[in-house]
Amino acid sequence: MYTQMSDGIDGNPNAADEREGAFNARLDRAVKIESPDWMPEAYRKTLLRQISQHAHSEIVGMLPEGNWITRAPSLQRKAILLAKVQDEAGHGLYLYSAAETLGTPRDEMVAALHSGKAKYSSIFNYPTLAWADVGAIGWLVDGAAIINQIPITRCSYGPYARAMVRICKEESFHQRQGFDIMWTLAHGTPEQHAMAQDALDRWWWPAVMMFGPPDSESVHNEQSLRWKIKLFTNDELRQKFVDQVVPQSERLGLKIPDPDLRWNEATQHYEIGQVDWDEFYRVIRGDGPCNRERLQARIDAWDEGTWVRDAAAEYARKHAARSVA
Ligand code: BYC
Repeated sequence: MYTQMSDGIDGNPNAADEREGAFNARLDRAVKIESPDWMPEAYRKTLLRQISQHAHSEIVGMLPEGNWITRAPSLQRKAILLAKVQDEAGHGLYLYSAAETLGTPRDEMVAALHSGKAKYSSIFNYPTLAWADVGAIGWLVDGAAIINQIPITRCSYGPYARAMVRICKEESFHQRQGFDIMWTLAHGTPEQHAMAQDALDRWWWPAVMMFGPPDSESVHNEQSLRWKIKLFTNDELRQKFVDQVVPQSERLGLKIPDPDLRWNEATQHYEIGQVDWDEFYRVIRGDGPCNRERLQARIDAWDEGTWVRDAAAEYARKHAARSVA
């Protein structure tokens, strides 16, 4: 409807202001912006950056856990892990589709990932050294993802918000399966308990960093909040995560690896110690423990899949030609 309105004001010297005003009024009324609607170019670019990075994270995120599919400790654990990793592939596909509605083809987004221009979540540049890491990822990483992503179901861009609804439901299953693995190990033999604690020790700080830099250093917080692409700041979401996970770790009988962690009675929140932000920036600049390995795995998968894409395109071409005939 708004597209028609903007068409009707062509030639009006105030058209740009009117379009911007109408766009902002829609945001204020919480009316979703859809792909044919007029939007500021910077809004489109910010969305494309965030959604494509989110899609890349889902796809790269299959690698650390995929590493354990052949070594899961039982048939049931293997079936659950397979389903979870396949869900992540699905999330990537919904998100690439949502990003494509902004006018950029998927191939371009993938090329940006492979060239190192586009980012993906820092968390997936850490190795999965033991089976307990699969539990820690589900519990902490999917747990963090839910906290970050539930607000996105209410973001201003319709295709992104809708994609996120199903993703959040699936993430909730992922989080529960991770917690279940941690619960089993934490209540198992002393060796299993130690394995769960070791996984928590290694994944805790990277999970805390997943929410992005502190608000004081966030480049996009302010504008993305104004555009309702983000509904909470990085630090607000990080705080929700800490408040949720600390009591869960107590239930598991595991210790958060932070000597400065404390409950603040006045604020009714947990306070954490100093985050190593140098490590975070090193990882997002490409110098984490597994950055090169992860990117190479994606490039190899893309190259090895060329024949599948060619075959699918050829089938589509033949099918279309037959339909026309
Ligand atoms: N990792 O201004 P800021 C999953 C970058 S997958 C890497 O605060 P923004 C799962 C940021 O891009 C879930 N880079 O940025 C899958 C920016 O750099 P550029 C992934 C990060 O965008 C498989 C710069 O730092 N979730 O759950 O306003 C298995 C300044 O930051 C990170 C999403 O993608 C990071 N952690 O806020 C299991 C959620 N943090 O782009 C699980 C959607 C920041 O200017 N994304 N940077 O070069 C978001 O909510 C936001 O993009 C962020 C960052 C909160 C992550």
